[in-house]
Amino acid sequence: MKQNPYGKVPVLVDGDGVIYESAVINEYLEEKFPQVQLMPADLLERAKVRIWIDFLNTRVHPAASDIAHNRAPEKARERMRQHLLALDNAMAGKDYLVEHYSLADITFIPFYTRRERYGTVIDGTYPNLKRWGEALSARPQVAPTL
Ligand SMILES: N[C@@H](CCC(=O)N[C@@H](CS)C(=O)NCC(=O)O)C(=O)O
Repeated sequence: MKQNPYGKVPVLVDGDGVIYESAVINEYLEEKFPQVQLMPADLLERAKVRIWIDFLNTRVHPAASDIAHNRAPEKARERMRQHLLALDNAMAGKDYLVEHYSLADITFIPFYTRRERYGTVIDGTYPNLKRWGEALSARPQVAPTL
């Protein structure tokens, strides 16, 4: 993607603006369209959403990329296992990562829907991730995109 100095997708072009990094794009859209609330109002809850977005983008997605590109795959699979156990633990007894449906849940969707490409099986080992991923995939705004 030549508009992105990092040479990666996604990139959002909005008028004269070029926005990259998926977390920044998502927050930009959240702020541009406030009628759809995907961030909590409370400051601490907002921080929790950002912490989980960072967890997904700096831990789960890089491990997935290493597995997909065969870069030290055994170590990457072990990192992935640890991250998914932590995430599964965080999702115990909950429908959403933080309070209500938010950008944190949305950040999990691309990983969940491409999990086979990342050699990752989400089954009874991660019961909460299975339940959460299935519910997110069935959302009316998500299902038609799969
Ligand atoms: N931190 C970036 C990661 C973007 C990223 O790694 N994109 C991959 C596709 S999922 C890509 O464009 N890879 C092509 C490349 O690295 O040349 C984000 O969240 O936007």
